[in-house]
Amino acid sequence: MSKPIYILNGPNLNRLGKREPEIYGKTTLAEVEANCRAEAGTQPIEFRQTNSETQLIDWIHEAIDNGSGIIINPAAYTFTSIAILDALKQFPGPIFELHISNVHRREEIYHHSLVSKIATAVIAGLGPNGYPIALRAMKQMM
Ligand code: DHK
Repeated sequence: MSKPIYILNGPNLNRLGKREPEIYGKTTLAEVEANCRAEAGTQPIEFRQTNSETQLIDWIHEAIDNGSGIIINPAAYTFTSIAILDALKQFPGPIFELHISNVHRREEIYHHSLVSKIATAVIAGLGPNGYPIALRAMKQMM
């Protein structure tokens, strides 16, 4: 059995579908997860969301020992968390940084990702479809 790909989501993404739909769309996080599981096929995945920086770090530590890849949407922590960057630096496999919106077209506060310093790839602006696309790309990379 291959090790799971961890798909980790940060703060406010639990409100996807209701939160600023003009930016993030109307697809819910549960629907995104279902789309990822359909794309995953026999590849195991761990799909999780938290509003806690500490919990994200703990899940990254879990992936270091048990995961084959990480797809992470750290949301606002993308731009603020050196702790998440330090945790990701320990991960031996591919890391895809994912954003639903094109953060580079948004306000300045969304323009300087700390996670991009370690990410294998960055996907931004594809909407919720970015998740299964990122998963397909990571499967092909492995
Ligand atoms: C989601 C968030 O919550 C924002 O803080 C990011 C990201 C953008 C997204 O587009 O998925 O800046």
